[in-house]
Amino acid sequence: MATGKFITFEGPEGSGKSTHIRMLAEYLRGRGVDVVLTREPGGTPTGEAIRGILQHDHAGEAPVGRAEVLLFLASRAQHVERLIRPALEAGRWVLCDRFSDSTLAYQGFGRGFDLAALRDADAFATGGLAPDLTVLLDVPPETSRERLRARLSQTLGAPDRIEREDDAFHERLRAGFLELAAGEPARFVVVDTERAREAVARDIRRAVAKRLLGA
Ligand code: Z5A
Repeated sequence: MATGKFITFEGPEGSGKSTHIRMLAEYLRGRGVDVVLTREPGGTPTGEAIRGILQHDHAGEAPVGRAEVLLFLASRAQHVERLIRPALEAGRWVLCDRFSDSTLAYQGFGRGFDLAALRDADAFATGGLAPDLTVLLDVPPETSRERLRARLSQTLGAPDRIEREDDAFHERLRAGFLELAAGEPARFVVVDTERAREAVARDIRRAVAKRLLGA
C-alpha cells in the first residue's frame, strides 16, 4: 500500500502555522486526501501532558535548558511511534504544526545548544523519520509580536515562557529557520507571511501540488 506524505509547518510564533495547516487540510480533503492534523509538543496524551510541563513554570521552577530539549524530544518520540508512523503507513497524510526544525531553531539557534548534538538526539527520538515537505512561514519578529498581542488581547491570555524571550532570541530564531531552509532546499518551501492570508495559502497549495501531488 502507498504510504502517506508527511508535511511539517515551521516558523516563529504568530507566523500563521495553525491558520495555514487548517487551510491546507481543507484543500487536500477537497482532493480526496485523507488528512491528519497534529502538533508538537503534543499530538498524543503523553505529548499533551509534556506540553503542559513545558509551557509553564511549576511551583516556580522552569525546566532547565537540557531538560527542555529532552522533554520536546520525549514528546516527539511518542508522537512518531504512536501517531505519525501508523498514520503514514495507513496511507494518510500527516500535517504537523512544528517538528524537528523547531528543536534546531529554538534550542539550537535560540538557546545555543550544539546543533550536531541536537541532530543526533533528534534522530534517536524520530527513528530517522523526516518530513517529505517543510513549509517555513517566515515573519519578522515585530509582526509576530503584533499578531500575538492582538490575539492575547482577544483571549485575555498571558504569554508563555518562550514568548517572553527577548528580541535577540527572536532574531536568532528567525535567522536560524532561514539557515535551515537554505541548507535543504529540496525539503523546504519558504513563504513570506507579511501578505494577506489567501496569498500565503495559495503559495502553500502550489508548492504541495507541485512537489507532492505531481500537478
Ligand atoms: N518549541 C520548541 O522550543 N522546541 C521544539 O522542539 C518544539 C516547540 C516542537 C509551541 O508553541 C512552543 O514550543 C513554541 C516553540 C516551542 N514557542 N513558543 N512560544 P505553540 O504551539 O503554543 O505556539 P506556536 O507554535 O508558537 O504557534 P502560535 O503562536 O499559535 O502561532 P501560529 O500557529 O504560527 O499562528 P496562527 O495562530 O495561525 O496565527 C497567529 C495570529 O495571526 C492569528 O490571530 C491569525 O489570525 C493571525 N494571522 C495569521 N496569518 C496572518 C496573515 N497573513 N496576516 C495577518 N494576520 C495573520
